[in-house]
Amino acid sequence: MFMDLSGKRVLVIGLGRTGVATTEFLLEKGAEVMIADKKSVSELGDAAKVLIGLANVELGIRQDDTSVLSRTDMIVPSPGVPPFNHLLAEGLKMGIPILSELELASRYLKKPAIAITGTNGKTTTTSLLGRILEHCGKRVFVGGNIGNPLISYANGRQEDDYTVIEVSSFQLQWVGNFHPFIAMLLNVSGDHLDYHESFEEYRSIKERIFACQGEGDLAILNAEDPLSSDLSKKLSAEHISWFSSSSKLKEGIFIDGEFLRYRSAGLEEEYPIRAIRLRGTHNLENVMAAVLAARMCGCSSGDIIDALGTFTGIPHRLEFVGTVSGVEYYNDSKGTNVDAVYRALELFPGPVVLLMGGRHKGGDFEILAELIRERVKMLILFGEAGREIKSIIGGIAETEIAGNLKNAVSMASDNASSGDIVLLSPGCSSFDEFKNYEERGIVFKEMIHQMENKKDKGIWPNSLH
Ligand code: UMA
Repeated sequence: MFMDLSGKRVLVIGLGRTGVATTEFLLEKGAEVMIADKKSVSELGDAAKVLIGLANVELGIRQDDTSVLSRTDMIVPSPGVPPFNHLLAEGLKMGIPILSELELASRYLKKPAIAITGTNGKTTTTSLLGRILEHCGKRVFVGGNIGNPLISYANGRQEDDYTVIEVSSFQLQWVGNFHPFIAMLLNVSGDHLDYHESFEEYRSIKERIFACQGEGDLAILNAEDPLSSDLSKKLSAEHISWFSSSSKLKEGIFIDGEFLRYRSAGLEEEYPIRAIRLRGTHNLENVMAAVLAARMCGCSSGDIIDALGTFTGIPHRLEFVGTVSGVEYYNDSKGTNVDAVYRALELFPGPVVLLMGGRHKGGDFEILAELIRERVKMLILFGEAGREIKSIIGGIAETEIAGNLKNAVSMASDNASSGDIVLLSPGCSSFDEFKNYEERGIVFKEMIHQMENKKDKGIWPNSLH
């Protein structure tokens, strides 16, 4: 459903990765673009520099000045711009159409879209599904919240067979016609509660991924999600497929001893778990969801099993970094919510030195209490949320406040002994100290590699400080 954007005055809020790509797209379609970012034009650096002086671009619109709205035909907010952003909220009140970049891009997609959402596991599942489809000889674009905005792809030649899109609740906030032919909701737990009004709102926004499905479409649901049975009754997709980590399903895919067992209309297939190179039950859930989607796209079980054997995970997600003096270091910087920390801790029986902190997004740290008691030797808290986390779960294991990530790593290396695991699984966003979780993970890995090098040169252990 293309839109005539020629001559339209579009207000883009936020000039990060999405804002830049959206602006390029809109200019290409002949729109006039007005850009409002809470940062000044000089703070925006290169993102703004390339736009200065371009015809049809107006930079430097303030987010506390709503006068721009009287000349705005449409608003495209970046995902990180919350609905209570003044300009956005006023625009909504005035009835100006608001479209997320996902919605706008999807109107220009020429190939079938597969959309993946969930609180955790969506990047792994998106990457894995991309890998499987490619292995089965399909041409695939993998994008969205994973890092490359869909709108850049929609602006190009679109020569692939499928578009596999990781979708966040932020991107689903402003959709209306987004219609993936396969959509999946992996799981839902408390996250982004500093952005959405409540858990219920967060969940209902995630469910929008299914809203426009119909004949011929497939919805993939997690049978262990307590609300998925009710959700399934509301869905309009022609097919619903289930995956389960703990129930034996008559139809769908589930864990059955050494295998993932797939059942569909009398057909039965086995996927050996030993062929899968990802750890943890939560990852088997991601694999099962990807298998259901891949079967719908016509991949054979043999090709899928081969592809599974080639996939070892994604950076910053339970990523093994190295061993220093018998201590293993793991980078789970992508673990930005409490449930992710829970899943990470489940994998390590202990003793674990756990590094948590950053900017708190809401979420119930108390769910970690039992695992911390069982497995954590020392809890090191850093960043803006350090003291708050300490007040909730601080007394359970020995707890230290480290200020920033660098101090936290120094403290961990001082206190860990051979055989321990040092795990960075922050349970918070990175924005108090870093540009994003990737930068945080890179800094963490660099520090570990420095320790490895210094140890090789015989100047360890007192040299990190
Ligand atoms: N800004 C404002 N006003 C505000 C908030 C932000 O002007 O009220 C400005 C900032 O000053 C900045 C720009 O908006 O200049 C940043 O926009 P953004 O936060 O939407 O970030 P992008 O660079 O556009 O990246 C976004 C996603 N970021 C978020 O959702 C926070 C990226 O997901 C995504 O990869 C990218 O689009 C491409 O699709 C990251 C993420 O953390 C990985 N996602 C969350 C998650 O996975 O949990 C949802």
